[in-house]
Amino acid sequence: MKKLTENDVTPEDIFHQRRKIIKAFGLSAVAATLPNLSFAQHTNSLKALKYQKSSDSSLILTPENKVTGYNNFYEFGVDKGSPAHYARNFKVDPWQLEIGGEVENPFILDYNQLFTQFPLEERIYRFRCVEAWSMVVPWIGFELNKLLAKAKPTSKAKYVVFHTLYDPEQIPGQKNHFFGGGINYPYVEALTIAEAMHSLTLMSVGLYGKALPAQNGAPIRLVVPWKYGFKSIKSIVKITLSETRPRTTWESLAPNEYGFYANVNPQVDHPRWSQASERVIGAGGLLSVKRQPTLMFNGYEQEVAHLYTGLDLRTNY
Ligand SMILES: Nc1nc2c(c(=O)[nH]1)N[C@H]1C(S)=C(S)[C@@H](COP(=O)(O)O)O[C@H]1N2
Ligand SMILES: [Mo]
Repeated sequence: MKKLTENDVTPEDIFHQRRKIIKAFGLSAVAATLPNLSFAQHTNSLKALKYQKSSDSSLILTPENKVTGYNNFYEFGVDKGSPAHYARNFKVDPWQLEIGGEVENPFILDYNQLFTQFPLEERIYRFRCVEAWSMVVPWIGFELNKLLAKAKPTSKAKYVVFHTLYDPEQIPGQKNHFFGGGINYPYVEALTIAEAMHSLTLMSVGLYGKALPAQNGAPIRLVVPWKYGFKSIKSIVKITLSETRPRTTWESLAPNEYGFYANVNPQVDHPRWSQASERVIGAGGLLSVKRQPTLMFNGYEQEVAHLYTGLDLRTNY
């Protein structure tokens, strides 16, 4: 994420389109020699979920093979196609998600409870990465506030802190610092308690009707649709309620580039590129790229702006 500019990422789509052309001309032997990890099919064996379907039809969904083939999950490599490849044997069952810290009722959810403890529903959300690309994803999950209600935060709880699994034996980027993009793992993220309680904030266990593929953060990840994608931490094993604000992963790496809030804001540019518009993944023509204007709070301004009244969004980026 750090080294990319929006210009660096656009040719990748064109590369894949070229592969399609090569295939169409029957040159699949040539195509087969090209490195391509993006379209591997890992979704077939994933379990189908029972959930309440969304009735929202206002957004055009990003094709499933893009959602599951174009990923950021640095624990499994820094290229967009690497997570689908290197996470293909990632073991998510058994799993334990532990909720603790400043709560009256700490508890642990095992793998099956992630899918059964709270009723699942589909949420179709815009998803905007800080690298200036976007998708629309039909997530399946439950509101984080339901989990917090069960935990009963104490009056000291001001922040909700999330930790990704740390397991260098099966996570190559944690074993090898270079492979993992130079990040100190585990990946850590956090929200204010008000952000965490918001009804848009989702704990996701699936997408496109099935359990999450490993590369999308199986078995459970956060989705905060009005914030840049790096807040939506994957493969969570621990949620800690805290009185103090922790140092989060990207903020620690480059505080001038990635703030704690990370609210999508077209008026505040990244130091190295504009945030005014975004490349729409999976849209556009054969050799072209579709861009669209980026919306304040990623289009969720009406729902979330009140969380930030009195806060200077230019300095609190
Ligand atoms: N643990 C962990 N969570 C992570 C990341 C990561 O590298 N590690 N990348 C983040 C970034 S930058 C983005 S854009 C989203 C990508 O989610 P997706 O691959 O499901 O689209 O995951 C976020 N969560
Ligand atoms: Mo991102």
